[in-house]
Amino acid sequence: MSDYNPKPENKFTFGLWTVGNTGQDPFGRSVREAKSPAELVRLLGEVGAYGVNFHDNDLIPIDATAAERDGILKEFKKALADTGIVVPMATTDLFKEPIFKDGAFTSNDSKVRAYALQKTMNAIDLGVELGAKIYVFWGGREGTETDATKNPITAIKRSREAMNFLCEYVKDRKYDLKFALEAKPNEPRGDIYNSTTGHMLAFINTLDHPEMVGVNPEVAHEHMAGLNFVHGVAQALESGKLFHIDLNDQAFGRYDQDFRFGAVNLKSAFFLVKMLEDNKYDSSRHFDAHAYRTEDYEGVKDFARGCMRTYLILKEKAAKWNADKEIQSIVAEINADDGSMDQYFGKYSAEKAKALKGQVFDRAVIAGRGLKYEKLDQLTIEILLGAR
Ligand code: GCO
Ligand code: MN
Ligand code: MN
Repeated sequence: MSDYNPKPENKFTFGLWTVGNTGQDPFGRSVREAKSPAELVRLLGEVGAYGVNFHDNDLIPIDATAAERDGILKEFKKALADTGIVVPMATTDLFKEPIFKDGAFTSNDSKVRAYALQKTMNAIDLGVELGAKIYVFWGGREGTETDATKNPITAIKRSREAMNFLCEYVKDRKYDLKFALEAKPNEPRGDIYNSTTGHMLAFINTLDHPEMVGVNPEVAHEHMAGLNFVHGVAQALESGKLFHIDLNDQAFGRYDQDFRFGAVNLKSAFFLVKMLEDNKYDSSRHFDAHAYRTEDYEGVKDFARGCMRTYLILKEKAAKWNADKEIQSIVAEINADDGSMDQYFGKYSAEKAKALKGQVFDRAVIAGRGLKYEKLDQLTIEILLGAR
């Protein structure tokens, strides 16, 4: 059994906004005092994280003077150097300020759209200065409460225009930076555009530089929509677009919970970790979650350690599943193929189609075969419960 201690190669990262979350919610004030970015880096060093990510204004307050900015950056860089923590990803806050009340890149107001581009270019410069290689776009305010207000087709065109402009900016500045688009179906808007990872993947193919753009799927966001997260991530992986991932947990039908990774649906977390590991995913494993509001900073550390520990335990369980003889013999059996249909697959030809039309299938015999999925699923559960 492993010690479940996080290692740099696990690429476990947290946002300043995650471990720095003070527990404020729509019904109550903060329950933890705010810590500075440098203090949060030291906390992450203590729990063994690999990296820290931030929104521009998590690090530099929006109205900071040049001198304040320099002071914060100096302290932050010192904390990074002291702890060995790196900055793999950065992003823009395009949702907190009142100017973004009706969106940023999709706002009807051209001044808001232009300001959003300006703010993002500055934030990209900041992220790159600190070493970020991935830049996340989460359009929290890019949506509506009523479709009377904005034309959704125009919104798609405006989003595309913004992405194309910013890709050119990155190329112009010769930055080594890729974009990762993060979908969410709702909250804080009634409905958010490009609401799932699948929507984002289709949107990316319409951009001028699709090779620069991938996705940043988040467990909670697909679970909020009642979707199977593993399937969404599979689509991203299969198309070479999984540039980043936000790990947390969330029950369907609830508010945006942002729970510790694996806190709600262990089985889905297991198949996710197994898929990431089996496919040698090697970008950040970012925990976009926060500690329960009941916790002090010791509890925040428990939360952060818990995210990483659960991931590593599930990774070990995945290796067990892959090495389990009984499981693997069922997997082999259900995928067994006598080759008799090979002639019909692969590239289409008129001859193949004709031959296939002439093939006789005994539907009753084919359908009569039991698939042993009950057994396979129970064996999976037993691995998860530690009974195997
Ligand atoms: C949310 C989102 C954000 C983004 C973050 C990075 O539900 O609030 O998940 O936490 O991930 O803004 O872009
Ligand atoms: Mn989220
Ligand atoms: Mn997120």
